[in-house]
Amino acid sequence: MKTTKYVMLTLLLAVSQLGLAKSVVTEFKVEGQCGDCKSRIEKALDLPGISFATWDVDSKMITIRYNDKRFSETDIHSIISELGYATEKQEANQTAEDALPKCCRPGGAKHCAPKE
Ligand SMILES: [Cu+2]
Repeated sequence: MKTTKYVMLTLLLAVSQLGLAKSVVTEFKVEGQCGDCKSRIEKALDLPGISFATWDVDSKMITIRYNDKRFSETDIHSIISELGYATEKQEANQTAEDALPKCCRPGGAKHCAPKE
């Protein structure tokens, strides 16, 4: 009987530990240019532990909801930087930025194909 109680207590503790993982929503600026950037950024953030990530072409703001046990906000900035985009807190990875289509690099919007 004592063992059962102990097991129950351990389970209860484990569950409450899990409960500490918070879902955090944050918003910051990402220096993308166009719809291709949007799909590139959102696709890269389609990861377990991120429940949604939406980047707006006009405001350049990303809204992201993530589990803070799996990611820190810095991790998210790094993922985006590695794609070649600068964020409010991190420079773009230069090699990745150079590999982007002209349209998607900073100031490249004039090279974008006209919207239909
Ligand atoms: Cu683009």
